[in-house]
Amino acid sequence: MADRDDKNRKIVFTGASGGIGTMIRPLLAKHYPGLVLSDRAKPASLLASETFVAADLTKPDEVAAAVKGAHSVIHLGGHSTEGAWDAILQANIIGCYNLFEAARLAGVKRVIFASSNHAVGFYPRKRKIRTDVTVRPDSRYGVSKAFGEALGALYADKHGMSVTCIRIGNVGPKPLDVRRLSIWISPEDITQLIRIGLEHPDIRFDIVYGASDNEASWWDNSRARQLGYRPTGKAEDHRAHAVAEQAKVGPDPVGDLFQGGTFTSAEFTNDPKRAGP
Ligand code: 15L
Repeated sequence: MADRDDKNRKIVFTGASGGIGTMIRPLLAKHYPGLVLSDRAKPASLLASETFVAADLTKPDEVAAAVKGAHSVIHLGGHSTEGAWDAILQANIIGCYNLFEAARLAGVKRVIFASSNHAVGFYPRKRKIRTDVTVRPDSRYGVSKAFGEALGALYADKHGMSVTCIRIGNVGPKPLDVRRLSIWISPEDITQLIRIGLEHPDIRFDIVYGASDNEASWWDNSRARQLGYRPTGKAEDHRAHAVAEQAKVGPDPVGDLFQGGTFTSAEFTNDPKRAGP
């Protein structure tokens, strides 16, 4: 595997100062010393092996400077939740385009794109879905993630870039509530998926679900398994915690029906029977 053997390849990690970035940087650093971190603001502290380059995704020149000479990019940067249209447009639509285009111009071989479960959030919880279902975004944020996946497919097909989209559930030390029992992923497991995206020789364009080995999963993650993913986290081990946290919030008559939860019920004006596939 040429990629795995090339220890000197430069890997740029956008969104490195964000929540997920902060959790997984030390895990990635064990495998990829010399990681180049990027974000608008510098992380509070850097490991000895890490370097940092500031870049605003909405500024093509800054993005170009950040990815210059890179072999691979882990793209977690952008707006990480629902927001006003302009915030989503700038960070996740224009920003994502700037990233892929700068990567192409710089000759980047691999991009790992942080997609989200919210690209398919309007699928009902009672349905198990594969990665090839039609997107059913639950928010402007979800639409931006579907856009990023489509952009990844374009750069893979048209320019031969290896692109892995991870439809991330919710990353953290434990599932935050009952919904997250179905979509939780541990920091170790998402690191494993990113490593597959950085190294697997067969990836042209792939979508995988960013979920641990969750008994209550709504997702068929067989493609990830085929690529060698062996998650170690199990949401059920934390059920008591998730149920206790759930008891602190009231029911959500719309959100409780759909995989995207509160992202589906926010601003909802439809009849729930007419929503989702
Ligand atoms: C996401 O995509 C968000 O980035 C994160 O903040 C959570 O809301 C997560 O989805 C989730 O669905 O729990």
